[in-house]
Amino acid sequence: MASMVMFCATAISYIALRSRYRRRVPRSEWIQRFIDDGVTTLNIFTSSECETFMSELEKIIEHRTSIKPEFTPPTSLEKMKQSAKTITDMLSSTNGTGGVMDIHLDPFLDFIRTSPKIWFYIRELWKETYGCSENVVDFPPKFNADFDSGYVKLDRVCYRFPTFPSPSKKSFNKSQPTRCLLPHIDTCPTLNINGNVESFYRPIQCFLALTDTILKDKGGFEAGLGMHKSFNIWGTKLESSSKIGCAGNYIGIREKVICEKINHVTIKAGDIVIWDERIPHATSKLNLGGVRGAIYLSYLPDCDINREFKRREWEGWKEGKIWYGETGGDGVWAERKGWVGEGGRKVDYEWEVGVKELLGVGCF
Ligand SMILES: O=C(O)CCC(=O)C(=O)O
Ligand SMILES: [Fe+2]
Repeated sequence: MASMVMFCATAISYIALRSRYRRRVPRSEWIQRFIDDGVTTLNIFTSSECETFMSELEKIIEHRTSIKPEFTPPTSLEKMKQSAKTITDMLSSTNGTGGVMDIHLDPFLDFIRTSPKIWFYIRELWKETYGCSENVVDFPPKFNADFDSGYVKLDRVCYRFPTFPSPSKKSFNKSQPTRCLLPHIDTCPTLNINGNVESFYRPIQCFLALTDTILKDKGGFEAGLGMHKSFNIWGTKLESSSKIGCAGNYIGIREKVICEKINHVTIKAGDIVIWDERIPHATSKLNLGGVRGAIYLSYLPDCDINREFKRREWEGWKEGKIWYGETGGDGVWAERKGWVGEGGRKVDYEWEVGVKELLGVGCF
């Protein structure tokens, strides 16, 4: 068993990747930004690569919904609205909030998730923060995790439609499937502070931006820079004053003093956007312009709780279930979309040899 775990965890040779990517990156600058702000970006894919990635994502959407994603004129506003509604109904268990779509399983997503480049940078950052032997003061290590190896949890994608004007033209239609993600964190403060978690340990969150969100109202990411440093104070207060409290690993933030500190983060297509789990974040209210695309990437350092999570993810997967983090206790293992295939037939998904290790598929 131990050797199987070792095999799974060290499948991609860190040493080989280190010499390949280290010299090309202004390493200290982006890591320092993370240490100071709790948020950083690193541009690692070209805009033409991102155009290809975006069209791959659109192909998946078209394949699953039979709707061709076309959200710019000359497509008529009526047609865009109708397509957005159908795609949302078919693919989003969050009712389109933030453009989050339940697409977890696809060779294209595996290709991105197991990108050696991204995996390399994530581990660099882990090791300079939570995994640093000199103990960077604002990043307390937990769970005896090995930050030199780990896994990637299945996660969703963002395909956020433009904000369509309401018929009155004076405002925007609140019921349309393009609402924002309200301020929140994806960790429960007291559990986190006491060195505990609900289901898995993900100290650093990440997504790959497929489109630019340079300007504020383009549907992009917003964050409260530097707030990881005072998390133990505001996080505890937040939880004790919240009417609803934590829903699994999630807690919404309505406190004005915290919300006011959440601001737009400028992001270019091809950036990996990385933030500490203690940073309050949101998406912008409006998305004026084109579609926003992103791929969420949840990397988990190697530790008991994460191996257990990956084991359950795999067990759930075999039963046609997928983990959704929104409510209580152990999270929700819901019937995964895409499980029922054409003609109601159950379809399975073939994992590519070579991605299984990082995905932890069948390892535990
Ligand atoms: O899409 C975004 O900008 C943020 C998504 C988010 O809140 C998350 O991944 O936890
Ligand atoms: Fe979040």
